[in-house]
Amino acid sequence: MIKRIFFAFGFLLIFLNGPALGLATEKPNIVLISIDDLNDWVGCLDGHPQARTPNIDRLAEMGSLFENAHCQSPVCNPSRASMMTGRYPHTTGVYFLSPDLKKAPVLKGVKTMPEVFAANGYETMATGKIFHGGDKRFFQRYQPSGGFGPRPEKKISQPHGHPLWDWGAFPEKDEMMPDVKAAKWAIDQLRKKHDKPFFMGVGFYRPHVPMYAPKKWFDMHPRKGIVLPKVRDDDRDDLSQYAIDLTNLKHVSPTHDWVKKARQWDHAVQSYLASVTFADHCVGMVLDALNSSEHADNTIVVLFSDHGFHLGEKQRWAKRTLWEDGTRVPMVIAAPGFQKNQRIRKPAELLDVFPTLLELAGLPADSNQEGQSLVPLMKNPIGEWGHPAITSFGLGNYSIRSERYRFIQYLDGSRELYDLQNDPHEWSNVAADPLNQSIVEQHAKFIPAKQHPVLPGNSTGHQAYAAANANMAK
Ligand SMILES: [Ca+2]
Ligand SMILES: [Ca+2]
Repeated sequence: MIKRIFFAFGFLLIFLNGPALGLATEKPNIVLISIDDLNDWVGCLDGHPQARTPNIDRLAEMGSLFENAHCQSPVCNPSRASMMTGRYPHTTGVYFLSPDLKKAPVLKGVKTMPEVFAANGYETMATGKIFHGGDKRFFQRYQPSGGFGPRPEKKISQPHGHPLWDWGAFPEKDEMMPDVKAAKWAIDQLRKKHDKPFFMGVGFYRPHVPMYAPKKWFDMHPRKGIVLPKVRDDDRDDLSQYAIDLTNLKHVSPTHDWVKKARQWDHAVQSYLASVTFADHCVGMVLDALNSSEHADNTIVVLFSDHGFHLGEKQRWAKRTLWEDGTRVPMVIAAPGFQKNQRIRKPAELLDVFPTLLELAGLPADSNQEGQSLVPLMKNPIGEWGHPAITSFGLGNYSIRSERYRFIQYLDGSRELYDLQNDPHEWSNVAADPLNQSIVEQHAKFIPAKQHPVLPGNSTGHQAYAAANANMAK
């Protein structure tokens, strides 16, 4: 009798611990797909009417699409460092493109996401860009894919600025693109037998500049008839000087004025859309291989981008802003056993991926991590959720994104509030409206009380931040 009760209890434990992921002892595999600089110009996110991403859309149908997901920093290095360690930039001091996360004293001894999975019996491997440089340090096996890829002898569309800042149809064949090499490497791994559960990172470089892709991807987005983002000429009139300085200065990208005068706006938008559709094709290669493999029923797929990207909105290009175009990212989590085709509107953060994966894999939570597991939302998308998405760009500059609003406070104390329900382009800063004061206060209370100083480094972010602060001090 006792034996039978024991047996039943044991069975119940297995059942409770391993929700539809098979037995508790059988850990799920994880495929983490990163797309560099992809904003919300994705079919299922509706960010641009001509975005074509059938494969990301298909992945969203396989799982949960977080429609209101945001990066913790609108720059590659701090965004990825934050996500892969589960700590905010304001906790580590890694706010900008430098320094490397290993230089942060707070992160001494802290294991990154793949290192934690390796310590729990996983085989870890990656290709392309998962971290911002030095991926080899964090995975048991790493295959470089070739970075930003081949370049033409001469820039195609704009002669100025940073060497990476260019766009146009190039090179001739898909096979010449590093992202295709990355996808093929991932496919090879998925076709293999693995003795242990695996954690595989697949990091694609497009649509990051240079916005080059073979011509066939451009032909899917004919330049004639390209829809330009909606931009209001007076949009910046309700910003503080500090906000203008922080998002304007020392920028590597061409200015919006140059892009318009050179009649390159439609071409750059076309190039971004083509690069996105190309990257989506690479995602599709990996999904096809996974779905036809023996790992299909026991693999969690996470897809994310590290931050957004402006293509003229607010008279601005590239990243490094606290507005919706800078912070909103595609984020999909498809896990076996969960409801498919869910759209979740509650704010989510890239920082939440780490604790979510720990819970999905049945590994212990780490109370030092600052994100929230999203599993409760995957079980009940409209459940209680008290966490806004927090993004910073240098100490003192914060965006707080709730389900409906975006609140921004800069180091000089200037504030912005946008009601995205009525103002999806964030054109009207309504922070000063007396009727909105309680909304402002509700959001302002999420600005972190404790903020780590900016760790020194030399980057465009450091320069813009220093210039804005110097101007404020005058
Ligand atoms: Ca990036
Ligand atoms: Ca405005």
